[in-house]
Amino acid sequence: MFRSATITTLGTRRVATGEQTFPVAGPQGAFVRVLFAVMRNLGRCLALGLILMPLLGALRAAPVPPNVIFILADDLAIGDLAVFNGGRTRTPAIDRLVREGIWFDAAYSASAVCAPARAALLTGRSPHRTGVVSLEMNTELALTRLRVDETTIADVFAANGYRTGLIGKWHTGAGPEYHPLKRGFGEFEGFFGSDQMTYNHYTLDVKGVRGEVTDKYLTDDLSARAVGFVRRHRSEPFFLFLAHYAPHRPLDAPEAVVQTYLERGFNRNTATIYAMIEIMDRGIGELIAELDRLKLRETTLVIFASDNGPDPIPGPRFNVGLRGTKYEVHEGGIRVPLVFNWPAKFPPGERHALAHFTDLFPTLVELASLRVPATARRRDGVSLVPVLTGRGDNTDLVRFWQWNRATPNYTHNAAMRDGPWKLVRPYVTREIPKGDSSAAPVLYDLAADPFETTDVASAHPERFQRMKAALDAWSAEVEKERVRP
Ligand SMILES: [Ca+2]
Repeated sequence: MFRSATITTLGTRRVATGEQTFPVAGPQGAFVRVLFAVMRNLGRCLALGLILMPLLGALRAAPVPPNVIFILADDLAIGDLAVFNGGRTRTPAIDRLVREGIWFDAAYSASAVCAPARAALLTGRSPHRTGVVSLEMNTELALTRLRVDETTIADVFAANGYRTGLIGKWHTGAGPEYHPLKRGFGEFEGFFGSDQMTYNHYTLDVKGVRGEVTDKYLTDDLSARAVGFVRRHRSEPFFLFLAHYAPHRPLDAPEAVVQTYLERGFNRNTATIYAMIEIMDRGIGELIAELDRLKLRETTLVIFASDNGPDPIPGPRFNVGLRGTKYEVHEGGIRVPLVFNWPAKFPPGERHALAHFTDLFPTLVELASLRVPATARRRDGVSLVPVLTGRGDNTDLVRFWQWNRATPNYTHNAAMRDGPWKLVRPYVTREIPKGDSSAAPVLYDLAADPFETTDVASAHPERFQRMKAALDAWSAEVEKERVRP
C-alpha cells in the first residue's frame, strides 16, 4: 500500500511537470503548432513511460501472496515434542519445523482451554471480547459462540482473494449463523467440539453436510484432507487452518504404535498420548512433503502451535518443568509451542519475545499485506513481524488471561504478565464458581523463578498493587465489551 501511494505521488508530479513545459504562443503557424503538439505528446509519452516503468518494475518485484498453513494441535504440551523432551516422543516433522523455523520460547495461548484460545486466534482479540468464554457447548452454548459482529482472520483472507479452509475442530459456535462457512472459511471439513466422538467413530461436517465415519482414524483423515486442500488450491493463494484434535481425549491410537511406547516403560495413558502425537506428526510430515512436491514450499508459511497446555486428567505429563496444566493460568496451562516456518523468508532462529495468540491476526495481516475491513473491531495483539525479522522485540508487552467455568468471574484463575512479572489469581475449583474467590493473588518474577514457586508480592508491594489494579481494570473492560448489545 505504501509503495503504490509513493508511485502515485511521484507520477502526479511528473505529469504536472510535463503539462507545464510547452506553452503554445506567438504567430509561428500551423507547422510550429504541430511541432509543439508532437513535442507535448512526446512529453506525455515520456511522462507516461516514467510512470509506467516503476509500476511495471513494482509489478515484477511484487511478492507472490504467501500461502499460510496454520496447524493447531489440541492440548499438546511443549514437552510433548522430541526436540524438547530428549526423545521421549517421535515427532520428526514438527521438530524439523522448529529447527528450520523461528521458535518462540515465550509463546502464550490466550486461554487455558480450547474454545476461548481459538476465538483469540481467529480475531486477534481477548476471548472475552468475542463472547467465547466457555468450552462447554452442550450446557453453555451461548458462551461458546463467536459473536457475529466479530471479524475472523479467515474473513480477512477471503476478502483479499485467498481460498480459505478449516479442516478439523471449530469449537467457536454451533448454529447456522456460527458455522465456519459463515465465518470466512470457504471450505470446512471438520467438527464442532464438545461432541461425543472417538478417533475411530466420529461425525464430520463436509461442505455443510454431516456424515458419520467409522472406517478411518480421525487424525489420518484430517491429514489426508489437508493434503487434498493444498492440491486443490495449488495455483491460488490459500489459507488453511488445520485444527487437529490430537492429542485431546478420548485417548485412542493404533495399538501397534502405542505398544512401542509401552515397551519403553511409559504407562498406557502416556503411551497412547505419545502415539496420538506421533501419528499427527506423520501427517504433518506428509503435508510438508506435498508442499515440496507441488513446489509451494518457498511461498508457504507454516505455523505450528497448540491451543493450551496438557490435560491433567489422563495423569502427569512431562512439560519441561512448567507449573500447572490445561485449565490453569499457571505457565503449564497457557505456555504453548509456537513456530513460524518459512525458510525462504526467515532464517532459523529463536525469539524470546512475549508472543500471544492475539498476535497471530495482525502478524498474518502484515505478512500477507492484507487489507482489513473497516468494520473489524480493535485488535489486542500486535504484529510479530518485527520480531520475526529480528528488528524488534515484544518482551515488555502486558498480557492478560482469565478462565473459569460458565459466566466469567474474574476473581478466579486470572493472570497478567508485565515483562518478567506475573500476577496470578489462583485457580480455585473445577466446579462452577458460586461466588467470588477469596484466594489472594500471588506475584512471581519469572526471570528468576520460571516455574512459579515463590510468591514475591510482599517484597514488591507497589508492583503487586499496580498489577492487581491493572488486572481488575482489564477485567472490567473486557467484561463490558463481552456483554455489549
Ligand atoms: Ca485444547
